Amino acid sequence: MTLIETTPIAGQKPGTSGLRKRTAVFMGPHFLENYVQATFDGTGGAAGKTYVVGGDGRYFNDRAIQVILRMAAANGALRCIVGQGGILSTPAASNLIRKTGADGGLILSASHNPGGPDADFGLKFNGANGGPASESVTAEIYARTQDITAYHIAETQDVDLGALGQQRLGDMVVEIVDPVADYAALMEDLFDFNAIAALFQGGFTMRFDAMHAVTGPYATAILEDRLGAAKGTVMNGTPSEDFGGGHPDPNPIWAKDLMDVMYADDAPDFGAASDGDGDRNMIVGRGAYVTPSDSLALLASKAHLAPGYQGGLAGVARSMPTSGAVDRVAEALGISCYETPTGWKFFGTLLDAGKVTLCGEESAGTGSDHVREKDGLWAVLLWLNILAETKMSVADLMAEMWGTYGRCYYTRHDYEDVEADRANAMFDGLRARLGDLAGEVFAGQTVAWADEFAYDDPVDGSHASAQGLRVGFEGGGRAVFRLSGTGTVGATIRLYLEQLETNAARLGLDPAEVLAPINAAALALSDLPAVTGRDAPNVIT
Ligand code: G16
Repeated sequence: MTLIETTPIAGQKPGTSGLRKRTAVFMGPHFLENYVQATFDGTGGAAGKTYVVGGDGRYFNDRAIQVILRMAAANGALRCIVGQGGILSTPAASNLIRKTGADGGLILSASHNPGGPDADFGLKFNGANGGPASESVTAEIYARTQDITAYHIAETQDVDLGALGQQRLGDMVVEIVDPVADYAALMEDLFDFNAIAALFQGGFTMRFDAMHAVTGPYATAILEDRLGAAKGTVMNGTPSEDFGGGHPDPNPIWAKDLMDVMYADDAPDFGAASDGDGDRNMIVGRGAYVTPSDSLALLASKAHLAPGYQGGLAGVARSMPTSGAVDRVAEALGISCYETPTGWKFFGTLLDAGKVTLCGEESAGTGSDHVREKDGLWAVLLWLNILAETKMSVADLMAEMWGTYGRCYYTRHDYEDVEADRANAMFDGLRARLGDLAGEVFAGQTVAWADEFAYDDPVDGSHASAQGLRVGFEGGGRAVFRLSGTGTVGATIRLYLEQLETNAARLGLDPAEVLAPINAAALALSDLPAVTGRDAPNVIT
């Protein structure tokens, strides 16, 4: 065991979901080691503990795992459970932590961000409930990165990550496990696999885009091998270190191949995609893209059709920028709907306390109390279970939902890589004027209310401030401004636009057209183009 002297490295403050940096930064001298030691120290030390370790297979995943294992051993950990080949999807890691009773997990991923030597890498800590560390824990880890003086690391051979079974690393046991088996068993518990298999047998067709990322092996094992979907249902199913050079973010822009297939004349019945680490999902029917906010609402309204949720839902939760579609479903079901800040970690206390069963976010994340992460393949299987039970098409399910609850037209505009000073100036300027906006008219829209979102956790009482600037308009429109917490370069401004429509004659319109007036008002009242120097978003989803 060796004690290596080090000094604090700037820039190790965790963001929305762990620490994400350029890969080259993570590979820099002591960078990973400092952060891992701070993670152990900030969570009560590693001595005697059991951890789950795995990642999405991106470049540097395997080398980083070897470092983490040697450091866990040197810090006195008892046991590390590692996905074979260093692979674990984020939801599968969450499941393993819960199932094995581990003290926590180290998950290596920068999620939907591209991978490779010139792209991004990330590491986050999940606690014993299987969920992302809370704000107070990440604050403690960050504090330890700032006063670190040394780290412990064992000098040993590499662990053979490919060999299933137990190995020893000093006094620590390393157990290499099949990354798919436990997760697939959990899915089989929750869903009616016979009904879904019968659906496929009856000629139902599907395309699942794994985007060269971690869900390839999971989707192939579950959809094709167990449920009998035709070979080739899973596209881009072999994980690669740089996700085939792509951007593994399941949205209509980055999953364009899938969108093209789903909008062609001979489109399959159902399409879906997942992201780098398997926690996000995109749903698209034949010629019918479903926004993540609408997907959450649809799943909440029909979850009882799947065996795992037949008793109904305790409650639901959504992040603040997510549309109000699920609120309307919850109201009709007579259950609570919680509005949390962006970040899956904020759902953890509600799930642990049994207050909610389902939760989701506009950023393509949906999940339930089966794990403590959002879960891409789970969402796809719940959709399949609902399709099998209702025998309806995706488009018809959406039309039925909008007809019942109204339609929340929704879009998100991302202004990426904005100079941080300019982005902050825009937020500071708008924040200062929020109190005076009500009654003002911008581009023809009258402001009804405006505030800065803050959250008091109803379970543990913790407070989160400065979680986004919200402006509501007369007529049911809303604009939200928020700074991304997952980017690695400059600042990303997210502008979330929403308009509720209940007029039955106006439920099938083009979202871009419906939302254009809200966008114009949002740009006028924030002065975004002038302050940031940007006249158009980089990505519209
Ligand atoms: C992470 C969190 C999500 C959150 C998203 C927002 O997603 O896990 O809960 O909604 O970040 O990202 P941003 O702060 O950039 O808007 P992921 O899939 O990147 O882990």
